[in-house]
Amino acid sequence: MSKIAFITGATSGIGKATALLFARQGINLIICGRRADRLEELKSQIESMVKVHILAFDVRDEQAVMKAINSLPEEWKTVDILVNNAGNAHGLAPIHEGSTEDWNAMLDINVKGLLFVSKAIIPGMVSRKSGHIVNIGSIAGKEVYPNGNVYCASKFAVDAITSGMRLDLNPYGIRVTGIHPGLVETEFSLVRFKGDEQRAGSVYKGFKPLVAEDIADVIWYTVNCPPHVMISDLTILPTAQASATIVNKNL
Ligand code: NDP
Ligand code: 8X3
Repeated sequence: MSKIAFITGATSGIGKATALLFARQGINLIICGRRADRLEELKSQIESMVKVHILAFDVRDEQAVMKAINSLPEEWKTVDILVNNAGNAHGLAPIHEGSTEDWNAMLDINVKGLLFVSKAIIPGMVSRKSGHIVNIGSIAGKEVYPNGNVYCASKFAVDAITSGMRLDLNPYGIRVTGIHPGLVETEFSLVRFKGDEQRAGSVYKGFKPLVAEDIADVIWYTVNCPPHVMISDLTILPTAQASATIVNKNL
C-alpha cells in the first residue's frame, strides 16, 4: 500500500518542491498551507500520479490545526511521513529595533505551529509504532547571525524539539530527521522583507544559491533510506556558503 505524507507549507518553496517530488515517487499526499488556491493548483498538477488531500489552515491557530487534522477522512488518518516545513522569517533587525509583531509571528509559526501539527499527528505514529518526522530547521538554528536574533531562536528551538522528539520517540521505532538548509532561493526573503522584491532578490545575487528542489532531494533521500537507517541531522549549504554569514560572492 502507498505511503501517506503530510507536508506543511506546501504552497511554495521547499514544501511545494517536496510535494512534487514525493508525488513522482508515488507517495499519497496531504498538502497544507493557508493559500487554498495554491493548494488546489498543486493538487491539479499531481493528482494524476497520486491521491491528494488538501488541508488549508493557519499553523498558528491551535484549534484550527486540531480541527483540520482530526477531521481527516479515515483513509487519510494513517500518516507515515510528517514534513514539518511551514515557516518563515519576518524582518531582519537588531534586537532593540525588532517588532513584537514579527517576533510573535516567528515564534508562533516556526515553533508553536510545528508543535501543534506534531501533537495532532505523532500519537497515531506512536500507537502504530512506525513513522518518520522530518523537521525543517535552518543554518540559523545552528549559528546566530547579526539581526537574526528571534528567527535564529525559533530555529534553535526547532533543533532542540527535533532532538527531544528523537529521544522520546526512540521506544516506538519512529525516525526523526532534522534538515538545516543554508540560503535557498524561494519566497522566504520576499516574506522576510515584506514584499520588497529588490531587497529579497539581493540576498541571492553574486553566487549560486540552493533551490527548493535541492532540499526536496535531500528530504526524499532521508525518507527513502532503509528502515534501519535514520538520518538524524543534516546541514545543506550552497557551495559558496561556508557559514551563516560567510558567502563567497567571487566564485
Ligand atoms: P516559502 O516562503 O517559499 O514557503 C513557506 C511556506 O510556509 C509556505 O507554503 C507558507 O504557506 C507556509 N506558511 C507560512 N506561514 C504559515 C502559517 N501561519 N500557517 C501555515 N503555513 C504557513 O519559504 P521556504 O520554502 O524557503 O521555507 C520553508 C521552510 O524552510 C521554513 O521553515 C524556513 O524557515 C526554512 N528554511 C528556508 C531557508 C531559505 O533560505 N529559503 C533556509 C533554511 C530554512 P502559506 O503562506 O500559503 O500559508
Ligand atoms: C534561512 C536561511 O540564513 O536566511 O533559514 O537565515 S537564513
